[in-house]
Amino acid sequence: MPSRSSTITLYSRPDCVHSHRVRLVMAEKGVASYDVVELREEEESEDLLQLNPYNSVPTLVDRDLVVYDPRIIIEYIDERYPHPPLMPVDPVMRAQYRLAIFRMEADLYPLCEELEATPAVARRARTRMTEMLTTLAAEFATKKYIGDEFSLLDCTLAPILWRLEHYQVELPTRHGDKLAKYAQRLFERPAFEPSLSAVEADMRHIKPGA
Ligand SMILES: N[C@@H](CCC(=O)N[C@@H](CS)C(=O)NCC(=O)O)C(=O)O
Repeated sequence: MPSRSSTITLYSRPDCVHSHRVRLVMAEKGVASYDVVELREEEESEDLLQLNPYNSVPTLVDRDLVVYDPRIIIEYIDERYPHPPLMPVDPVMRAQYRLAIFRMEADLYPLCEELEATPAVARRARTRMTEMLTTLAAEFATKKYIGDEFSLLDCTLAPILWRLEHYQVELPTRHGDKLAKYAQRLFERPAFEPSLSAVEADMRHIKPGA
């Protein structure tokens, strides 16, 4: 049942990597009291259809505002809840962060869908994911987060990294250990566990609230 105090409702699917990203940004911003409409597999929502012409999740409703497309949603959350900021101030850096986010969305996120497809498609997606992560892993040789501070870049990569073990994706041979340590740093942040749906918690055998 929607809570009376909350002005925000998030339409989400428990296994959706895009929804996870939005839940993570909400948790990192410390927004605990909002309503989640969790749509099960194949479940359709008449309300969502009315709100979003693409009928896609995640969709966020904040009073009269309806926002869809995960990137637009996380930028909106970052601006609506300014602390802690998850984007740099400098316009050049902002453009660079947006490009890096775009690359992750274009190169990594579609592979998550393929990892759920037929065995042959999933096998190819696993190999491709390892290749893509090889380039990224080199970045973590010396850094704590992707940028100077924890940011929307890390929030975009974290849901992918969380799913690697579940989808039996091998880490890159070169610098794979650095990538694994970076992933662990993200998972150990206080906001990470609260961002998980039950389905996502089960991917790594986490017991919610344990
Ligand atoms: N490009 C999508 C990204 C999000 C996405 O692909 N969401 C999937 C679920 S993970 C979706 O809503 N698919 C249609 C559906 O579930 O009905 C968007 O515009 O929001």
